[in-house]
Amino acid sequence: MSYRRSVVPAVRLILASLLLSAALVACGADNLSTETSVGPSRTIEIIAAEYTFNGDPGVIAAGDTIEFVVENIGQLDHSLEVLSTTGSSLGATERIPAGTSGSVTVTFDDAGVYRLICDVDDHFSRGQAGTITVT
Ligand SMILES: [Cu+2]
Repeated sequence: MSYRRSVVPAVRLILASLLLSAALVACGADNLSTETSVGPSRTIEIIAAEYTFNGDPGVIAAGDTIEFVVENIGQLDHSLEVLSTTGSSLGATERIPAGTSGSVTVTFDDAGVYRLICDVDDHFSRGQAGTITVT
């Protein structure tokens, strides 16, 4: 009876530490692959002002990872946020002060129409938005 009581907690402890090790290995492998294999395949320059985005995205294929470099030539702060085909955020620049630049890197997994918006104040409702079609 006393033998059985002492063995069971020990087995549980070993199982718990094995699970923890597996979790740590999984995290490590994930971080490694993110750092080594993902990088922007291309840079697209976007000019932001009141209340517009200008730039030529060219052809983007599903699976492409794009770095958007946004130059703010306006008088107000701006930003650039990329929305998926279903409207969820895929990434955004920091708020970009007038006269400076910011960047955001996004992977376009699926073909479809993605939106670019400025999420500063009411800029989106003032029409600061655009679309990108991924083929
Ligand atoms: Cu703006």
